[in-house]
Amino acid sequence: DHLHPTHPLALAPVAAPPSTVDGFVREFLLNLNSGRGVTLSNASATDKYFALAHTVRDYLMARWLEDLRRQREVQDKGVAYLSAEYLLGRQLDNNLLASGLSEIAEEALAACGIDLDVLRQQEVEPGLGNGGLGRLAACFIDSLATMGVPNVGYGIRYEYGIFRQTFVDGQQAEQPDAWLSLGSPWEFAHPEGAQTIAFGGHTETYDDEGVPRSRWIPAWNVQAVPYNYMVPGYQNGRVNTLRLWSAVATNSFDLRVFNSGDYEEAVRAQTYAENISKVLYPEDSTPQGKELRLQQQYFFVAASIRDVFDVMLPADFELTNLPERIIFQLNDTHPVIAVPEFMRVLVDEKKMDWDAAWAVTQQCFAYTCHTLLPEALEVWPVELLGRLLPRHLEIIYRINEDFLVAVREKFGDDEMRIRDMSIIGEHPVRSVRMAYLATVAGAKVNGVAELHSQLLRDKVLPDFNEFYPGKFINVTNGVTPRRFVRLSNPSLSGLITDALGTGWVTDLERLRELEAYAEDPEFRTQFAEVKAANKRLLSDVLRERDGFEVSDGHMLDVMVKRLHEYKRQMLKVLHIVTTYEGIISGRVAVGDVQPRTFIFGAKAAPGYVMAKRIIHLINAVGSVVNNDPRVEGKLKVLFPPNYNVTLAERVIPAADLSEQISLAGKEASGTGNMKFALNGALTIGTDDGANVEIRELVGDDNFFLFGMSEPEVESLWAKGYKPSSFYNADSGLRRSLDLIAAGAFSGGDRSMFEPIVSNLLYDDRFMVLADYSAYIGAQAKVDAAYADQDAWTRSAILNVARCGYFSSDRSMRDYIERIWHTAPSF
Ligand code: B1N
Repeated sequence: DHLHPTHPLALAPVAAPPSTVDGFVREFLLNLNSGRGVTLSNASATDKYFALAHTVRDYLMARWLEDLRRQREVQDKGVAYLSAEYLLGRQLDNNLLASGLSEIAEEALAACGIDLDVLRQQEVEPGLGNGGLGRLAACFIDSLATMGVPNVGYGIRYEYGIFRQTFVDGQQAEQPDAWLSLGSPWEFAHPEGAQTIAFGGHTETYDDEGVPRSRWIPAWNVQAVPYNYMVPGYQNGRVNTLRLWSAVATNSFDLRVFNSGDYEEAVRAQTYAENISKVLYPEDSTPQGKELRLQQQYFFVAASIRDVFDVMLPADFELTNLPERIIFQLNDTHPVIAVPEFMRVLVDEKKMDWDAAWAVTQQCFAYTCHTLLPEALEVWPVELLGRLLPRHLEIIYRINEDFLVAVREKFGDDEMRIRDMSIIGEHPVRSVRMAYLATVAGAKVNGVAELHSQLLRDKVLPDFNEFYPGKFINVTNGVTPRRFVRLSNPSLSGLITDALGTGWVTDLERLRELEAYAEDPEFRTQFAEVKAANKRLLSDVLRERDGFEVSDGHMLDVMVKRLHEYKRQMLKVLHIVTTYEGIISGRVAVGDVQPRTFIFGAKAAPGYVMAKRIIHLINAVGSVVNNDPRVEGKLKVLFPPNYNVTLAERVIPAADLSEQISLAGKEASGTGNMKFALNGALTIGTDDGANVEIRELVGDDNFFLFGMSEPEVESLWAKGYKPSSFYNADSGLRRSLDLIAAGAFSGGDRSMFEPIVSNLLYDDRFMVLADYSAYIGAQAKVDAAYADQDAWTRSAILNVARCGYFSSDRSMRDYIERIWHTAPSF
């Protein structure tokens, strides 16, 4: 009666515990006892949080194991999403919601004398991303699980995620994010499934029974240990997998050094290997080109590709059929080294003929570009790449040679064009242009909003667009309504569900039905009450977290996103200073200004000096404004440090006004803009990124558009932009900049913010001064509109009703139809 491996009970997962309060209590106590080694009476909050998380896992486990088994059995086409970042946010609530256990858990814990909310606060969010790009990846895998599409998300298990931000005298200081210090209850380590990932060394050619071949003789290697995370779909019994790799030194790595007796060198070498997954690079949009970053990139994509070949595919799989089985989606250029790695595996290891391998590769990859900033397009010096990955450099050269032959065939011997299109750039040093490599290899290249995709075709990669007609497409970004409406805004969700039923959570276009409710005064009152309640919740959080007081009756004007000059936090600062100066000088009647609280959230890359200065200035302006009795009760500036997903979930539902004020043509899409609109904030924004589509959907009456359009920006540049002429022409701008320059926010110190002021006056790459007066004008319209609360609420409802398009479920459907050609399974 043994449970032989083929016994039905051994094949099938053990059933989940009963979905009842009693069943939950029992499982929870079991986890406290046998998982934590404590009883309820002496359990710490950490113990209880871990036991709760394990209990939720227990409910999801049977489905996960079953899905994994079926995926191996069915072998239908799956998406391997390759992303260096996943900005997941807290897992507990999401997983409770997905498994339909929220109420049961709350009751069960109450029966044990525990407040679920206290346990929620115990979770340290996994901040394994910088901003929009990483959060997008997290939204996408949520949607794929919810839609039942086979998918594995591959990435890096950074030991330290995005740094924790504090302010010291108003200036940003960074602390390491030791998110794993207590362990994570959500991960499943599989050290036995480690892959060996090699680096360095040299290549050689050899005779393989008459066929000349190349091979790579690497110099060193590390182990990539997979950690699996459940990605549960929303109440559909589906659980997909996120697989993050962690670097561990191999024995072989340091054995020789150990044997030579140099113990310290051996230990140092071990540290070197384990550095690979140590820390997330904190640059958003401006990667630094560091060797360790390339090591990270190769490390995780090589492990992921090996995983697909060794674990997902059966041993006898016919490789020419790969495009029917797998598509690798490249989340920006960060994983693009996967292309030569895939070719290396096919050609060197699987002994496939080059042309056949290249044909397969071109169908198995697709590339998403997330930027327009030239400095954000990754390039790797040939010297560095060749030293770290010599065989890959050879492969890239070969791809480029064949590509340029084809370019000559199509365009003739246009040497300028050949140089421009080459995957290898020559200046300032010979380098591999990763975006070009991705474009040549990818079946499709997509931008992330209509305007962005158009600019990619017309401005960034026009030669490639001409060479590859039909390759460039758009897929507008989206956000998951589970986390960013249902979980983060339960009051609004309740109101929507009362009106429409529950279906909207997985079919967000159904929000359209709210349009009619916008005309219902009763509904408007309820909607306004929801907003007010969310403001009180935010107020509680900010009091507890930062000691801030949020005044009742203020408009909440919110700008939360990474600090970057192109996003133009400085425009916001100038608006605050202008309003402040107007009131204290008596030029503006206090009564004409709507009471406002300005909320900022922003991290600056630690090496980005100008961004850090701007953070300092925001805090400095805040401390003057907040302590000036002349504007008391009128203006307030709050800058809670360490903006992250957890704080976003509190701030966004409370916001009245969403600031989306980048210079037109610079923000690829933005996704915060979508989250705000879906939570009933009105946008003040430029015609940039997905703002364009938001405005088209919500209508001009429900959106505060201002500023130059992208073509206007271009033509002003072409004419020769002189910021000082805007300074001279606008007295409000002059007074505001002069006030900053005079030291009004730096205790009379004129040098402190001088670099910001002179940068705006003499350089101003992002045309802050050119858009200043339009922005101030639009803010006056905001003030006027906010004075009519009922009309404002109606607009807010229409924003919610008309933004269902921005569900990441829709984005995923677009990827599926236009790029992946996959289907939901079981
Ligand atoms: O990707 C988001 C977009 O909504 C944003 O507009 C865009 O700025 C953002 C290097 C990036 N683009 N590039 C990055 C992040 C980290 C890094 O090391 C670049 N992030 C974006 C989602 O499409």
